[in-house]
Amino acid sequence: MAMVDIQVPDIGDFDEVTVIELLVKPGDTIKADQSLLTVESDKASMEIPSSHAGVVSSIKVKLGDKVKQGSVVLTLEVADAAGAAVAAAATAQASTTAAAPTSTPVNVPVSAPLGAPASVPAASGAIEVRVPDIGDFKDVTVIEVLVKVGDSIKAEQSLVTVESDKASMEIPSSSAGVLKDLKVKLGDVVNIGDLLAVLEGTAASAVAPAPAAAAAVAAPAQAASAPQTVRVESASVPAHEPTLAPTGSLPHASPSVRKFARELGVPLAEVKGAGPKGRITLDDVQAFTKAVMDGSARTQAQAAKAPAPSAGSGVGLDLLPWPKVDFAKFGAVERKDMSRIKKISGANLHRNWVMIPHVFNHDDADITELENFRVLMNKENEKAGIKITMLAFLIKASVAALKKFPEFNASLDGDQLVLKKYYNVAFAADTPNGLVVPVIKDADKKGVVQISQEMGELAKKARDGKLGPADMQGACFTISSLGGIGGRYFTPIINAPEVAILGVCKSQMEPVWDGKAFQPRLMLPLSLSWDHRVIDGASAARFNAYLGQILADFRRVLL
Ligand code: CAO
Repeated sequence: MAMVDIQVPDIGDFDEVTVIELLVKPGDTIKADQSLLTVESDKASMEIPSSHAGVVSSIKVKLGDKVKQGSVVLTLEVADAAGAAVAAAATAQASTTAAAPTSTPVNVPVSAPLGAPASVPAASGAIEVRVPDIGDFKDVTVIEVLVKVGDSIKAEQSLVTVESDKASMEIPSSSAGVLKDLKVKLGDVVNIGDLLAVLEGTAASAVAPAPAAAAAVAAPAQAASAPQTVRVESASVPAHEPTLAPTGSLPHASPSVRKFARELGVPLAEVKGAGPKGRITLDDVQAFTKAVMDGSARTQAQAAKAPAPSAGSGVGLDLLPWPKVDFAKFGAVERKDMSRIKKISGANLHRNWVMIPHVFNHDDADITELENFRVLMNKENEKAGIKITMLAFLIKASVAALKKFPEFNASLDGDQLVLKKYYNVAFAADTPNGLVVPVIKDADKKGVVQISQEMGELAKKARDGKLGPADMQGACFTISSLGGIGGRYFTPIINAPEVAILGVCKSQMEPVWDGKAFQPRLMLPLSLSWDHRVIDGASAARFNAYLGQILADFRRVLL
């Protein structure tokens, strides 16, 4: 008998992967090659098998843990001396040279999706995209085709998903271009070097792959920074609760579908797959979400928590089914897919609207002097190319109000209020693909110039679809400004788990009575939405009034 630590083998260029499923438990007798756990990145998921037979003594990781090469995942009691010796050697090898277990090629598939496939410039602007080095894996099956001829492909965009019995991975394109020819279809079996697609590159994209040359796998795809243009916040998006006990049956879905389901909080195990061999597709996840949202279906968790509602019982949402209308009967229609951002933000907004008892306060702030000051500052700093925005002042003023009214800088966690001692303020940004909410971190420690600059950078990143999850996390309070567009007041939806959001519309000159005469003053309409579970009406009115006082005279911030 000998104890052997089983470590994560060489997982290629991946820094860290997440444990998403435990397939064994202490006391289990396992065979060599038996899968122990499943790990996942955003581009690949794979099972890590045991290199030896034995009895699981203890498991060193839990669901959600991040692991990397060399991390010990479990301890195995190896039965015979010979096995122990081999196992010990294997462990030593894994820890010193980071080699993969000898028995199964777990190290191989993981690295495959990291490197975008080699792109070979062919005749005049045509770029051939081939299956990259997928190590010892042979004959992997194309289970998902993610693009179609005519699509404009971005560099790093996934083209197809391939699958073996131990891993599924997305194969990204290393070049941008227009897809001219797709050489594979669903069910095709491919191997390294097989031609996947032909792109017609733009001038810029045709140059890009040159250094990679035909044989080499191009620079690592930025798997971890794949476009993430919605706000994904662990607390604000209901995390998909991973299975707590080993089930040994991970829902059959590609990594991107699993990631999409996690972002929406969809329990994948409850989704019925309509793809080949019951594979769950993006459409299945969307249909499931729609059914839950329109009340025609419930998740198991919902069903377990709430008794089945009967009409008028006041339990659950108790809604009528969504009306089904044949619109084409009344005139011409066109169907358009909702953008990915809209789908995800829509689900979050719907939850927030339904679950938070919103109340709205409207007020006006006199920003005459502040606007004069802003215009003056911008004139003085014109040469330096610095533009101070009204929104930057609003962020700064909000920080002062959050400090004075700490329950606005809080989140609900069960019966407790979590009061935050930091001041991260998010702002809603309109992009061609939908609404995103980047965050100015530590706004209390920054001046309006720095905030204006950061806002400009984040707004540009948002429009270019380049915001990463970190850019959109950690907010305490959000401001949604329609000031550049127009309108008087509106009722923004609170961005859970925050408890309030400030809406701002277009300022305009108004006659304001000063006790003796009407004076022309620049008035800014403020709309505050707040969670009545946490905040009272009186506090909300005070918050708005204080905000108005600061905007009218910023010297109050110093008091
Ligand atoms: N009143 C009058 N004018 C205003 C104003 C206000 N409250 N706020 C901004 N403006 C002016 C600006 O001064 C600017 O004018 P100039 O070009 O002459 O200087 C112009 O309007 C355009 O401003 P902007 O909107 O581009 O810039 P911003 O800093 O105010 O906002 C951003 C940046 C990213 C917040 C904005 O572009 C945006 O996306 N807004 C939409 C947010 C949204 O969709 N919210 C709804 C969400 S639903 O909850």
